[in-house]
Amino acid sequence: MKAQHYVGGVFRSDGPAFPLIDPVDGSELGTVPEATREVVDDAVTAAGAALKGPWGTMGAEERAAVLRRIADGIQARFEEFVAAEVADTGRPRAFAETVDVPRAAGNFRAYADLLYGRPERAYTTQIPGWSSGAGQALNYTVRRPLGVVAIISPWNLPLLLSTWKIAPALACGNAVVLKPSEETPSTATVLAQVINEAGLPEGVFNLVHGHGAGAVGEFLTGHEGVDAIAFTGESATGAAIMRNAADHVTPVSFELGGKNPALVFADADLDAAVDGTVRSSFTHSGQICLCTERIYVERSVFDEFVEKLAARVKALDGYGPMISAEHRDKVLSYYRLAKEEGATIVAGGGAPTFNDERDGGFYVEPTVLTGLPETARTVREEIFGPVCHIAPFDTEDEALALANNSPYGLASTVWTTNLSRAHRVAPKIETGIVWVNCWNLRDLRTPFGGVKASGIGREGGEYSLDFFSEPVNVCIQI
Ligand code: NAD
Ligand code: 6OD
Repeated sequence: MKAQHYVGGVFRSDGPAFPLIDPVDGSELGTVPEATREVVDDAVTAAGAALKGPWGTMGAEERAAVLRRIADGIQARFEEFVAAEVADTGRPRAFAETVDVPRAAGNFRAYADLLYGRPERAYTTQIPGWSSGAGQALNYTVRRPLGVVAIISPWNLPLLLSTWKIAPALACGNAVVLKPSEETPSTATVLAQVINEAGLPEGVFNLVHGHGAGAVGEFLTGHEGVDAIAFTGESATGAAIMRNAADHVTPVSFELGGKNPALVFADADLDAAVDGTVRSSFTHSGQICLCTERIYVERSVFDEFVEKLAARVKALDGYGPMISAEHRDKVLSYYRLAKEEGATIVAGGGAPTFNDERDGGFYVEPTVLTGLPETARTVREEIFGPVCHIAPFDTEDEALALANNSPYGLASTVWTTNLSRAHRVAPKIETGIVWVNCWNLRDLRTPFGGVKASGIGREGGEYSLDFFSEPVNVCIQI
């Protein structure tokens, strides 16, 4: 797959090329063009112009039909998307086949459905008016698109997370400029081809490749022609984007990092909790923002839980690599730090040896730690790898205090068979999402996002439509 920009309905490859590295064996997969400031200007201009064309007056029914054609186009090129996502990320094929590509098509279908079935919410005030002195007035609300939306996405779920923003942005009638992660440009390029074939008017969707800081990401988020920014990535990057966006007071929607807790109570189905934790901590080698990195287990079942989890983690195989040598080094540096901070390594703790081409790739061992104080950096900082730390607790209040003792607040998991406890605890956890006896069970209509340093705003269903459109009040005096 040759990564290309897509600007104003035209594919182009201008800008200096940088190498795309295969995380499985460290070989070069190809090169990616780095968009210059000029390419970014062209993309933003094309998007602005597209809003004045047929897209600007297209009805909801036609927009929904375009979204469905894009979903069909993804389905028709399923294999190509799978191959591109697997090549860029090194993830197991089954993950791309069952998660990334179906969800990408599902994202477009979900927003086509929502748009089609959406009654325009009109708030009217009629006779008598709000106050008797003001006379009679009819108030109604129209929702209009924000304009040109910059979407900046990360490498961990490249297609899933970019389409999760593109679909509602288009549903609301915006024009989009997407900058995918420099590490994972390929599925975005195939998506641009699908969108091109789906008959979206030229300039409504644009794609620019390249890096973030001091490059495309920064050019885009500081651009005066950009009317809104939807970003998923690290919290520190979100802060940098916010500073950059401040000059033009550009609205932002942020899905950021996490240090997600799980609470395992003694009344839990322990085998289900172990199963669930293997998934929640180690799916995609821990490179999902929702992954659990802090586990708190009620003391009476602590040893049993640790022993069962460690046995399962030691037996994990077929897992994928870290996205890059740099990220592998970061995760391994936390493994070393954990030892320096006094952790007991219950499973893993280093880099595996396979005696095949994967030894040139960016693998780390799935790792389970115990014995660290809550002040340890390993327990406080997001690692974003296949690693969790397990600590005991004695009371429900203590468990809650431990879960909430974090600068982050994205997602949490509670394992208990006590219904009252589940309802008591869930609303008190300071995260945007609380899963009880499950993890990452998704309904695309529910609010998705984080509190504290984990984000600003919510995505999902109507919540995304609310961000990507603006309510305007029209007041008519009678
Ligand atoms: P990252 O912040 O390094 O990069 C994300 C994107 O931002 C990339 O496209 C990058 O090029 C761009 N970027 C970097 N610096 C920029 C700048 N100064 N201005 C504009 N753009 C810039 O994140 P990552 O390493 O790609 O992804 C992993 C992180 O993303 C983790 O922290 C993870 O928790 C988070 N994440 C959060 C969610 C969520 O829904 N909350 C989902 C996935 C990932
Ligand atoms: O499932 C989703 O909608 C979503 N945004 C998942 C994010 C995962 C983070 O890596």
